Amino acid sequence: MKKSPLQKARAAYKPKLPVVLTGAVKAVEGKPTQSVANQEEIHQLFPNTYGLPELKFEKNANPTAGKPVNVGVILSGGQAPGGHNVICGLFDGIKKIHRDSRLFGFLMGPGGLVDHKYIELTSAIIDEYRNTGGFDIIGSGRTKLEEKEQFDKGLEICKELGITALVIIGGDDSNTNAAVLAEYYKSIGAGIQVIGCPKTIDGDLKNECIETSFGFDTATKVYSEVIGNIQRDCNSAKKYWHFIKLMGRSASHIALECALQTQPNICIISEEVEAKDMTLDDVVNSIADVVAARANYGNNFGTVLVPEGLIEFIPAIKRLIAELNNILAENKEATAGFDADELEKFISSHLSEENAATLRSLPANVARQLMLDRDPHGNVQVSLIETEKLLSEMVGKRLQTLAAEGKFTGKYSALHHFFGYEGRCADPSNFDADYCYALGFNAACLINAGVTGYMSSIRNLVKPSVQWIAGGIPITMMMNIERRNGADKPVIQKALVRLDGAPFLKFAAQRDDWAMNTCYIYPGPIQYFGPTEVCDQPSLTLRYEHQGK
Ligand code: FBP
Repeated sequence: MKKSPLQKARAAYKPKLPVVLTGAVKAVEGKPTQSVANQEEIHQLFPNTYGLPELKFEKNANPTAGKPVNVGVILSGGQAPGGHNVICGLFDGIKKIHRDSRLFGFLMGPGGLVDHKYIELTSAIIDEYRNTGGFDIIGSGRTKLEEKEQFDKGLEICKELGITALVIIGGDDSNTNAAVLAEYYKSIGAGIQVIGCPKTIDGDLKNECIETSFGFDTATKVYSEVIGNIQRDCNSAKKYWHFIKLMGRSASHIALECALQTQPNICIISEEVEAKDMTLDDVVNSIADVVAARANYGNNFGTVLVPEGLIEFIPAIKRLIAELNNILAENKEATAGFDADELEKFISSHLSEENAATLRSLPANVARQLMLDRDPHGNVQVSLIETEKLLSEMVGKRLQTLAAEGKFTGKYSALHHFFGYEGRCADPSNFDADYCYALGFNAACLINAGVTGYMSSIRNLVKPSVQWIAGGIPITMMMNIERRNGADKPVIQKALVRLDGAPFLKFAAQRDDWAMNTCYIYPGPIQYFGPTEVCDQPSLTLRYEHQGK
């Protein structure tokens, strides 16, 4: 593979491990755990893996010699910077247990386990991918692992390859699957451990014990660089309003982090829209008011950050989507052979009056996407909905009304951007390179400790990486029951933006100033070599959340 000079220099980077993982470790048990909600139901569904204790690794003065272990690894869901380093850390970790240990990578996501598609990851392959972005080492996919037949097919290939542990690198849905798989394999005495690793640029897989998911740091730095560049262009020409949609299927963590880094004129936070019970018109009017107010000072330009998941958080649309999901789930067989038009007609005739009215109020293409497009987990594919265009068009119409009333005398010209895929495969920042390597290495330690149904946990992340704390968190601890695809399911609870949390409060305290005055910050590109304050700072979200702790 031909490499750029930066790639070559980056390949030589040695991720810093928490000091505790640099020697032999022992797992120290904490207190037994409980799920975050629905304790009885979750306990019943996971009788073998519920209530396990948290684990923390400490130095082991009397280590015993390890045995070779064969491990399978799966990358699941959307790409996130640092995935390759998780695999590299895992590889180095199992080789440290015993040099004859072997790592098998299942291809193109969980489907590779079921379909027996894999490669052995040798040191020659691993060395090609150290500190690189992307998931191309083995590919990723969104196949949902939930059927007993899939688990049994997976078991077949594990037996064939002598695999006794699987590491699933994924977001909330994929780690939910990891918990279900761990429970099943334990219940039948399959002798296969399952360990999860917290991945997603969306930043919504986090809690007291998992401080952040990997990839969020790098992706938000990439988006912030480009938003900063746009803001400088915007402030130079002073003639466009830029509507910038940012990925993050559900929570607005990415938009909030980018706002903190770049200080745009407007940033919508979906969780606030929901809490204030705002309608789409309310959101539009709030943007139009800022456009009009800035125009009064001759500033016919600005930036608006729009979180990808906004549409699902507008209460009326949320109710509509919930009913659509139920109709689709309850009529799966009846609608199996339908084409898009037939399905649309069927759905419309089954909707309640209130939700049908909401559907009619939306532009036809958005309505169609809400009705028809679902990913394998039943999620609306919000990244396909052009919310940034929808909002800017509606703002334009609102400004015409304001102009007719003599309340807007400026000019309005809008441009649109969507940043998501641009950041998901960037070379990991030093933070993500270190964090991911540690997560993978730590997963090997959890395997060596003989546990299953745990997520690899690295904490104390605002401190230098050598001081990070390593351990494992039972996945069932993060679960609750939610309605998915028309049925109640045990799932990992998504972490949404907390309106009483430090990152949002910092933003809310400054946004009026940012709206009227032009306070743009231009963060510039990620730096890998140089002073620590330039190269090694974690996200502002993480820093604010842990300030004073
Ligand atoms: P994960 O939750 O699997 O990490 O994926 C997150 C994400 O990047 C979202 O931000 C986005 O909505 C979605 O993936 C896009 O999915 P796809 O890659 O299938 O287009």
